[in-house]
Amino acid sequence: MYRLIHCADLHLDSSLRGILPPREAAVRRQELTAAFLSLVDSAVSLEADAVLIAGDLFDTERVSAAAASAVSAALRDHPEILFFYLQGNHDQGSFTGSLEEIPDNLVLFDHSFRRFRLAPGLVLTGAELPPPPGREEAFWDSLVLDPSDYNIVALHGQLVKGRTASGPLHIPAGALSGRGIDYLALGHIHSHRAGRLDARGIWCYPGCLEARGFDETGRHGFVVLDIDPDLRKAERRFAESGGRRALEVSSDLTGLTDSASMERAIRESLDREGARPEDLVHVVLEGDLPYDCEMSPDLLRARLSSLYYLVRLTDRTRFAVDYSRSAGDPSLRGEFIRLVRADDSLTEEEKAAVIRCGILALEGEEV
Ligand SMILES: [Mn+2]
Repeated sequence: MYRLIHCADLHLDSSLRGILPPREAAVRRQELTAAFLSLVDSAVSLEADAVLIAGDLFDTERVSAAAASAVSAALRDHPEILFFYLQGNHDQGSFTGSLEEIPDNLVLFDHSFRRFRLAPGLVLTGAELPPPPGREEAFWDSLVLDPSDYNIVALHGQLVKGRTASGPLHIPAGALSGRGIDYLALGHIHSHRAGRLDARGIWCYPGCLEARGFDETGRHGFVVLDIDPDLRKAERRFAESGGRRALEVSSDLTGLTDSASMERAIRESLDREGARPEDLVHVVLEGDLPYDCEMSPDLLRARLSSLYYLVRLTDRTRFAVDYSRSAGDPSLRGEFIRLVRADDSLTEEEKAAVIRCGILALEGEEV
């Protein structure tokens, strides 16, 4: 049995500018490097034979000395594990160029297919995508595999239907089917996905190792592949990384009248989705609220921020007016509501917003 860990899109040293506030970005940057070191720890405890990094290990051309030396030290500390590193579209030359010496157990790829026999009956072949003019049929045809082997093929790009690539990072599935691939180890897509390539093989994106910001929701981690070359079979499982997760949770606040009950509803929604205190949570508030409810997104945001690492709140609630409640109200309030209701130049939503503002002002509340 040969055990291979397949990861991709770690994007170490990502600036995270525009993704997280500056302070959290600086922390998260270190956490991403730490996540790679944890992956190496996992490889050790799982007694993996090899780790395949299918592109975008680093995010930019400029790699920090701290991250580069942490990564290369982790590799050097484990000469018993082979690290196969295929560069993606973000990290061309950035990491390897920063190293004084390539660790002995770091295996690199280039623009033509390189082939490594990992064990009897088990072959890993991979290439970094050459620029589009060099990626015609001849490039794919240069991928020659022995169907009697268990064949892993590593590439970084977007798997697309058909036989030709129209985009610079496209990998045409049609050009790869029927070639004897058992496991197409991909990188580039940041969420974990897998599917069938042809009658024989499957393709798999492990997704990024951990979420960088709010957008990278879902489970993140790496793939563990246990290969039995004699039977030409493999077992695949997804190992979730232990770090922070990003969640987007919508919460329906319809009919609720005060912040306390809204907070309760939001926390129930978050609990249902398994949000943990260390997570990045994006809460989307939805539903129709009574126009005169006591609702403060800032208060809700402050409350949630004390419970979770980082909170983003999107308020999509709308105010609704139950006109029957004020039909016979002779007060200024009732008169105001009837006046706004009769204004044909306003939409129903605008009427509700105007009524809410007006009533809050009448009651001396901050608007
Ligand atoms: Mn990429």
